[in-house]
Amino acid sequence: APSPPVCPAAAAGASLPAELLRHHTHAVAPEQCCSAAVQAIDAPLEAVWSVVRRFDRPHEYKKFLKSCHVILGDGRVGTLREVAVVSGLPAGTSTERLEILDDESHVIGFSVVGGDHRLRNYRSVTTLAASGGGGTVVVESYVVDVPPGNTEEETRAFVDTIVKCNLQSLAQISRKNNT
Ligand code: A9S
Repeated sequence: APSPPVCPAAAAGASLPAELLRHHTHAVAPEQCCSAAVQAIDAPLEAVWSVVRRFDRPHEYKKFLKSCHVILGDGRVGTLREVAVVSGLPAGTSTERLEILDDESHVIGFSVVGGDHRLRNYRSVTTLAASGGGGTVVVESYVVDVPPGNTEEETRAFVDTIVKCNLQSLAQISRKNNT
């Protein structure tokens, strides 16, 4: 049988421990695409994690979001949030479910379950690992449906841009919180 599809995340995070790498190994259906981004951050893991783990506060570092309301749950797996998007993007809101939150392994992941935007079935996983020298390496991977009328490459370019912006903003805020 063919082996399951593996994201470029596997390559991007080649130096990750197997326990983290497995979270970036997504099943990818024919009309879907996936990718990953890596960000080195000059701040301790716990400083980065304290920002990333707040499922109720994604807008603290995701600059394309202006607000977030928890609509169900208490921050554990299954919690639902609705985020509002800043103006200028082809989206208004997104409804998202917390899929994994592991404070020991430093893994958080969510899936998009609704909203008025074009990223159907978006799922992402973010992992943190301490790097030598007291810094942190963040790996974020995702899988998403390719919207009708778009190519896989277009979809990846769009989402990669957002994810990279988010990770750069995360780096900035984590450094600031640490000083
Ligand atoms: O929020 C994330 O972690 C990642 C992404 C790619 C979010 C994308 C987005 O929130 C917009 C920024 C509004 C763009 C969604 C769900 C759809 C978009 O079109």
